[in-house]
Amino acid sequence: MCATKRIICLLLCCSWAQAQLESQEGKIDWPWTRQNKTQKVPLQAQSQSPVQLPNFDFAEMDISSFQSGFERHPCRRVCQQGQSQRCYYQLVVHNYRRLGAECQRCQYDERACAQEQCIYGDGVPNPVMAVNRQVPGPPIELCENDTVVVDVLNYLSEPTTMHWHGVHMSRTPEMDGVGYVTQYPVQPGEVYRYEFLADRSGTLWYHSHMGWQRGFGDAGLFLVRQPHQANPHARLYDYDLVEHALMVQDIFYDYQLQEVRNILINGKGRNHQSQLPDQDPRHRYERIKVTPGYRYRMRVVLNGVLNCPVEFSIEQHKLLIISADGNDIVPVLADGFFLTSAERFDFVLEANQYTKNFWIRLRGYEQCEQRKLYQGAVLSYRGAAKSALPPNDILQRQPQPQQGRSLPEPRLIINDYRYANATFTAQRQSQLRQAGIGGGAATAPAPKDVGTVSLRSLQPVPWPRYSKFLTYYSHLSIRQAANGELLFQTDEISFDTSGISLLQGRQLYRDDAHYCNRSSLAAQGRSCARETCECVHVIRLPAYRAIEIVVVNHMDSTHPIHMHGYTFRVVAQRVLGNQNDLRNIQELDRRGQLPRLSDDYAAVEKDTVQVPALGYVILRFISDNPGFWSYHCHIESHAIQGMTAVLKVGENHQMKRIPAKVRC
Ligand SMILES: *[C@@H]1O[C@H](CO)[C@@H](O)[C@H](O)[C@H]1NC(C)=O
Ligand SMILES: *[C@@H]1O[C@H](CO)[C@@H](O)[C@H](O)[C@H]1NC(C)=O
Ligand SMILES: *[C@@H]1O[C@H](CO)[C@@H](O)[C@H](O)[C@H]1NC(C)=O
Ligand SMILES: *[C@@H]1O[C@H](CO)[C@@H](O)[C@H](O)[C@H]1NC(C)=O
Ligand SMILES: [Cu+2]
Repeated sequence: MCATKRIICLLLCCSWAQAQLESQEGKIDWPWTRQNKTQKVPLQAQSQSPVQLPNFDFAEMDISSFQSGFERHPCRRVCQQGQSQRCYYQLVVHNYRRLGAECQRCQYDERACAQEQCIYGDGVPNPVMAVNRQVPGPPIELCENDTVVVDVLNYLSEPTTMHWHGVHMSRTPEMDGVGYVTQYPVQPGEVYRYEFLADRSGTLWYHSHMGWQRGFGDAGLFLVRQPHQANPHARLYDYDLVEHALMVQDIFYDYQLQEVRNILINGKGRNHQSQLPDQDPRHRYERIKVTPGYRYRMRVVLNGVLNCPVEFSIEQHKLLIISADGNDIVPVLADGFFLTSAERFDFVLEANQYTKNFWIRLRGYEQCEQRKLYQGAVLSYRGAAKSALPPNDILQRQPQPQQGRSLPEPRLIINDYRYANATFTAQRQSQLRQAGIGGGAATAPAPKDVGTVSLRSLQPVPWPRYSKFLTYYSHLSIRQAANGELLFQTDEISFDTSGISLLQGRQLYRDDAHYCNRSSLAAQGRSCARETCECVHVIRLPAYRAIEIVVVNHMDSTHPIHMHGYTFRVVAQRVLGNQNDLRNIQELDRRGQLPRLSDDYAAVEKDTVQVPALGYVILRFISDNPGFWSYHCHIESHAIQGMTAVLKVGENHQMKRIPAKVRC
């Protein structure tokens, strides 16, 4: 109780919280920071007398007084031009359990779960980090141009931050939510106010950007809608409801952070520890309700934690895919799509079947494939038996062609990173239209699954024709440190967290004393091929230029790369297949062997993209958002083990002045 009062007090007396700046930075080895990383003395940004936080007993905190969801929030409305609002939310981040003590009644009666604030999950007891007693956290829904005000109350026993994935934060770089990059972490018992403009629409999401918290469930949907007349896809669907949005997450059990154990859909799903069949009523599946004859906009986000890309499809239904990572695309009618960590697709589902239940199917790849992980949710037509499950197994084999009969309809799967080479030519598109989409022309060649670069944005590229791009080659690799620890690296550097927050402290230190990068280390005569390089990796990019990053993956596993502050265009994605070519990529490029999509092709806009194993992607953007932007692999363990860098875009003076009271 006392602790609750303290949080509320903090809410009111932010200036008091402000005084704690740097009191604890870097001194505490929080349990989820990287294991056995070399301890170093933190830099103190300002010599303020440290104020000790009193010890809280977090287990005793009373969180029952907080509102858990935002179903009746005034900002959840039909969006209209010029009617922006100020939208306030409280997110309480706290330790909780799947199948905890709250679940006693819920275990036997599904309807009791909501009342008891039970997180049933997959029916396996496990620690989680919840937001307002929910995993995933409550969806936030608002309209473009709304001002978002969120108080994040840290009831965890470790520092936290909240990142608003997909929001560019162009006026408020200090609201990006990356600890020691754009803000100081929010200490236990503290509250931090995020305030920013929702200056774009789309399927976005929020998640903690500290340690393993996202893996413990600290994430939720952030849906920004547009007025009907501004929405180019508005006429393609009848409903756009949060009930039809799915957040998918791969999870670990207990504290075995490197072992993927299940994939959940909106926090629910089949228990893979049990040997029970898919249809056993002890499995609790998410149910999505539709009425025949209507078209629904559905949104899917993968909060991917380990290396577990998923393939998404719906039994007996086609998906008209209309948006990638919250950016409108030329619609593609497909049978399914792949998602890698942090990617999103929106699609229109036409409820054109009879009153029945169908499986929404997820199949796991990479680490999830090794564990044979898959998951289902139920697409339930109005009038179908309320708690019944579809009769088939969740995953069905592909129908095999039978002799004397026409071939089965070829399936079109979008964003399949295993086919990174395949592109969508006009000819191919018409083949596809004939084949899968127009309905079973058996003679058409079976379309291959298509990679990300095949998608097309509704917006032409923003740079003038024949722009000269400044190209940066960024290399992803792995290295074993002398102590046996595995380090994931960009440009052969493992990221080490800075003791001062880069954005806030930028005027206080000379760059070369504080940061490192490939060229600065080389200038010091250090060879990261021979020794282990671990430092505050900052790549400098000039502001307001056409920039191109060639991300090269030297590993035989994939990495979903995410860039903060920007939406980029993916102009190439390809497998090279051997180290020699990868090492000589600059030379290959000079010889013109790394083709890009032409400027006539409206390359797809994304904020996260899969870099294929032994391959590369090429990203382009205009660097019109000066600041310090995290650039990292979105697999949580890889980022924690060093596959992170910061893009410093522009000079210090080009960046927005950060208000003195950055903590409130
Ligand atoms: C949001 O603001 C931008 C720029 O001021 C404007 O172009 C756009 O129409 C606005 N959108 C809405 C929904 O009001
Ligand atoms: C670091 O971790 C590795 C692997 O987990 C272990 O073998 C090694 O002993 C550890 N080193 C230190 C200094 O703790
Ligand atoms: C590397 O860091 C140094 C010192 O901060 C900076 O001068 C240089 O521009 C950086 N180089 C790159 C490629 O980012
Ligand atoms: C992609 O293309 C490269 C060469 O251009 C080839 O070596 C590789 O096998 C191709 N990969 C696939 C999956 O087709
Ligand atoms: Cu990775």
